Amino acid sequence: MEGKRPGPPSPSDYYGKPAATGQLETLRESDVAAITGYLTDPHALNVPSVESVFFESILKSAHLSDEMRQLARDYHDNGFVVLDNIFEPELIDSLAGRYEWMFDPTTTDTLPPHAAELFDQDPMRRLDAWHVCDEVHKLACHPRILEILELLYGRRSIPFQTLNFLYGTEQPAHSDAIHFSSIPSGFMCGVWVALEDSTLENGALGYYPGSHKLPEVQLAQLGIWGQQGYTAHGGDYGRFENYVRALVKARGLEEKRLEVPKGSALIWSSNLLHGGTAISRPGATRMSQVTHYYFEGCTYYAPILSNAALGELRLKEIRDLRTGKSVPHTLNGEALTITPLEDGRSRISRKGSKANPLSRTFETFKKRLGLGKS
Ligand SMILES: O=C(O)CCC(=O)C(=O)O
Ligand SMILES: [Fe+2]
Repeated sequence: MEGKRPGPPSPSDYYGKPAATGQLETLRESDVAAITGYLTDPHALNVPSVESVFFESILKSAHLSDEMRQLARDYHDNGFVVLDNIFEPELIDSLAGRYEWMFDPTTTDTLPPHAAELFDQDPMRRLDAWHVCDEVHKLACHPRILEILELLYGRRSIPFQTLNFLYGTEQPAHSDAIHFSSIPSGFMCGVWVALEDSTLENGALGYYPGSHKLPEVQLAQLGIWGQQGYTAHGGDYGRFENYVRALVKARGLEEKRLEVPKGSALIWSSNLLHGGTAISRPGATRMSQVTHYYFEGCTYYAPILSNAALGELRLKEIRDLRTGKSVPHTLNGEALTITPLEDGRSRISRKGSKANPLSRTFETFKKRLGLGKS
């Protein structure tokens, strides 16, 4: 009798079982317990909780309200969440009421020199108006936003920069990770807040759901070597924008537009592609505030001004808006030696500290996320 002839090999013969996607339903309790056990190790994978490959077990064991649980899942899947009813309406109205003052060209004459210099950098937007406007500061440090960010990322959040826009930016699609990155990577996000209704006419924010899951591009891969004469348009930056345009086409990414009433907010992940869509009603304003946040225990740098592949970093000296204090660069809490290079870049090296690199704050988050030993 003829023996059974082997059929054609299936792909799993070559590659093993396909990688599990880790759906919540398929994780067994014992697996979750083993994974959370691993996550109590101070050296366990250091990435934002919501972008972790262990997201499903973190979510399963976390002590979260149903609402927060859904929010974390949406952020994980899409790279953004839209929030309403977060801010007090009076705060939004009061901040919108400061715009006439903020965008009056004579205002800068009345400001302290450091604030005037920031204001004058770009007439289309006011950089770091928090120095001189309480409402900007209040929005950036709003306790509800800080709480949500900390639960999503698993570290204390650091509001470090504000931008106030009178008009839509019509900015081509980009990820903010090219401007602000961290070591470990991913610990950065933006919060956009509508100070008046955002519509298809006044240049709504455009964004590409799920694009945060694409690999974070290394600028050396695009032949961008952080040249001195960097400008936000053309040159090296144009090369990055061309890459994004091609990427959007290659992946068939679909742009969504943020049509929301005033007071709504969008939180987006550092690698989510976004930009400003066209203003179709000439002269229409779109008052909005963007706050950028880092997270505790990282090294903070600007990739577009760095040669990251060569270890030459343009470090960002950041100040935590909530305390007014500057934030040291660390590697998961471990102190660093910073050696300045020419041209404003630096090389960092470890001091070889034996101390537990995780601060008490991280321990608190782990407990809150059900990962502590308590
Ligand atoms: O508000 C916009 O249109 C885009 C703003 C933006 O990309 C940013 O602040 O990161
Ligand atoms: Fe951006």
